[in-house]
Amino acid sequence: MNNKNKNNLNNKEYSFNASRRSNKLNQSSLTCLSSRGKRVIMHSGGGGFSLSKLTSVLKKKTQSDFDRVISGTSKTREKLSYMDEILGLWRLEDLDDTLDDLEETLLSVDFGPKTAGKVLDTIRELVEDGKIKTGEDCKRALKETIVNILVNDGGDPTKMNVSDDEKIPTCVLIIGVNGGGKTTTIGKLSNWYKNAGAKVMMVPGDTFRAAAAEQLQTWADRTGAIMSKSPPNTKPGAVSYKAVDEAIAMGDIDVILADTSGRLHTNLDLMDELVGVKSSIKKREPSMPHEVLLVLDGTTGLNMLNQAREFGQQLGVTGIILTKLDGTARGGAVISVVDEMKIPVKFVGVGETMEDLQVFEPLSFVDALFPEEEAGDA
Ligand SMILES: Nc1nc2c(ncn2[C@@H]2O[C@H](COP(=O)(O)OP(=O)(O)OP(=O)(O)O)[C@@H](O)[C@H]2O)c(=O)[nH]1
Ligand SMILES: [Mg+2]
Repeated sequence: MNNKNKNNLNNKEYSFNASRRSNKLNQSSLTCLSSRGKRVIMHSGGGGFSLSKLTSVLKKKTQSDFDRVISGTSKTREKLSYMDEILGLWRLEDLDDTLDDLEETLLSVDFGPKTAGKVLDTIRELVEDGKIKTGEDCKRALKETIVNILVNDGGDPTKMNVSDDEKIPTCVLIIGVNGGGKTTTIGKLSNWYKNAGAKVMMVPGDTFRAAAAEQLQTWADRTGAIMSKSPPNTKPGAVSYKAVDEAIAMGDIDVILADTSGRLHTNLDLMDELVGVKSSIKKREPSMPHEVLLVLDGTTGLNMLNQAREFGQQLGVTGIILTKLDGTARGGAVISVVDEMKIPVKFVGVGETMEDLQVFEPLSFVDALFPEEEAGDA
């Protein structure tokens, strides 16, 4: 992390991809001032993993935020609690069997085979180096290894890209399969950007579903965003092009949130159409989109890896939003997505209201999966 961009605020670490903007911290929230005098968004958390940091971050997390991730991940945690039994019987002589059992447990909570293998290889090395001597050591190392994947392999999960040019709004394109939570997430993001002082325009780029524009309009009304004007029967690429044109012409729009219709990652025509939407945005303003955020439904398990591969390869995804973590989430799969795709998780969705969006915190997420208190029982 660049020291220049490191700021200590309320004892918490904040980082921001300052690029060419001059930034000034706003003391009360995760924002900073851009050269336009508008506050723009930054993220909290990140940095290397240590248990002391984990403890301090968790203390600061509000209990209700954490409770929702806790309840949503209960199924995964239940399965992972089997690890405590395995580790409770820790004997160096049984290392191979123990590692096999641990690997199976990771696979049962939707880790992909590659990532599960990689995690266990790290554990074996640590045992061989004498750094793991007990079951408790092993659990701690497992958590550290997984957090390191989320923090390091995902690049910096702690920042949102913004436009470098004060005349050009930041454009965020939201993509994903049907029903994953794209439109709802746009509502939540709109609220999040608004709370940071930004003026938001939404783009009704889902021209497929009849009620899509009305659904987006409801979110715009709730969050004080404006909708771009789009003539009826316009194709999604043209809707997006016109919206960018409109936003730039208005001169006071800070953030454009572009909705798209849901599509299966296996539908080549629809994936082509989405590539076309991105190209149309780029055609109007080459620096856009600044973020291409893939919405992954936290209840879908390992299938999200296939989705991330296809959307990632074709669209150049810059971040993941993991939704429905309050449901019966199978969020373990996202660790494999980050491991393989090297894309950071930026937010998690924990409900259906505009406040139910949290900046992703790898430490809290992993701790929700492997509760700390059980380490002592291991
Ligand atoms: N529990 C919960 N429900 C969510 C969350 N995010 C979205 N939903 C719900 O998931 C359903 C689908 O959400 P949408 O936002 O319409 O999903 P979409 O991806 O835009 O759907 P399409 O446009 O049809 O592809 C709605 O009922 C949302 O309320 C979340 O974080 N938690
Ligand atoms: Mg939608």
